[in-house]
Amino acid sequence: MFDWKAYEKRMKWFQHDRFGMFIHWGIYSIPARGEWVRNTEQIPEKDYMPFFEEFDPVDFDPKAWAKAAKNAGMKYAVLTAKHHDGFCLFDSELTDYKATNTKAGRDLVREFLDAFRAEGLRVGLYYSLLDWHHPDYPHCGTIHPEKNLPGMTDEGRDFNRYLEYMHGQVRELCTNYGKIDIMWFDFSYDDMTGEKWKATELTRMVRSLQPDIILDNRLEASGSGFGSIATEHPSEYSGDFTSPEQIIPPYGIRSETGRSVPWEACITMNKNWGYAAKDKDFKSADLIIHKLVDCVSKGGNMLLNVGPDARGRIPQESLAILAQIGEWMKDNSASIYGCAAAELPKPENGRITQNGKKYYYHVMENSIGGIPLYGFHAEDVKKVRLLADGSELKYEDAWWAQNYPDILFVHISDTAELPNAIDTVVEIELKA
Ligand code: FHN
Repeated sequence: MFDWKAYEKRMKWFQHDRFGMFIHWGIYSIPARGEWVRNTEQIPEKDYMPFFEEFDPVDFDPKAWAKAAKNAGMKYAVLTAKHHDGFCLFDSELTDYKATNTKAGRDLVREFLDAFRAEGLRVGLYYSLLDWHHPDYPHCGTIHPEKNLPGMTDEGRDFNRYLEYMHGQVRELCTNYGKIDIMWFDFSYDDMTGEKWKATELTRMVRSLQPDIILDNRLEASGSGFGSIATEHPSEYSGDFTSPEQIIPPYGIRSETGRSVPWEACITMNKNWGYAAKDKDFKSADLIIHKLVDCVSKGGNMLLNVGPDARGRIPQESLAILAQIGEWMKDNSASIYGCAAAELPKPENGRITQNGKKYYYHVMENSIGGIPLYGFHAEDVKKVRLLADGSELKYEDAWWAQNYPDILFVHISDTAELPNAIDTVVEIELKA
């Protein structure tokens, strides 16, 4: 039976904090053509091993990563402890294919956790259910880099032995690294879903070791599906939030009975999760700010990805974007943290987020005359302030405004420009 009370309790911080950093990093940062390079280029194990031998992130500075995340207004971070290529960034007893056996010679997960906790951020670990390195993981079928090698067979592979390994590593991560706030499993596909992973046993183990942890939904789903957490009868391994990928759900996510389902949109800054040296197609900070506001206005979170390079550096383009986001967050984070969807329709000139009696109107489009704040009646309003500096905003009672009693026309600027061209936030407090 799903314990809704316990669920609500463990989800509080997640639905308050709203904004996190995703970090995809591993030996695939050397070929620098994204984290699926082994698969997309069908690189056999023997040709991928040289990257393992070479990996030496001399500039890895997790404290600098943590500062960049904090200064951007991020409240949590999730690092790939193991991606599909099977390379472990942590000192697992169960494999030699790990960072401590490379020239790095360091437990990169431990250093990530220490640095981000020191900056006051909550910490999560991404763990791939798929493993292209492990001999017992199915090599035939749809998703293995060696599936097309002549004579490839799954003869002699013992999937239960792989599950023992996989569960054993998850146990290590939940036992040896202190309090973990999120376990981000990735991903279910075809018939590889649910109990194929022995998901009930895995979930029970994780929750027994980390009672307050929250899980994503990918023991059941992938980046497109929602899984049973979006129903009124979640399975024991439903996870706690849905994980739409590279999309902001147009209407948020609700169950069949209209219950708002926690969700977190995971988004890349360019087109790749893992470092891709030639992918310079970065989204602007303006766009990302608009989409972060969009997420919160629809009751969701944003997990924004960075892909550090082979030397351990977050790309300069990503750092610049994070810094610009941080500038906006410095003035306006009250309209993100602790906020959710407003009980008002989405306005044509921006978005609205809400925290109790306070509404945050994100004006993203300028106007002629007073700025229209749709859905607010002057008689219900206690005060209107420009969030960035707390200054009082007068609303117009000019003759032309009288035809629109359900719109507050505020005077924000004496020039044709809004105070913040990206998103000027107006805080509207209603009377009790
Ligand atoms: O295959 C992975 C992909 O590499 C990346 O980790 C994303 C992030 O959500 N998850 C899977 C694709 O859905």
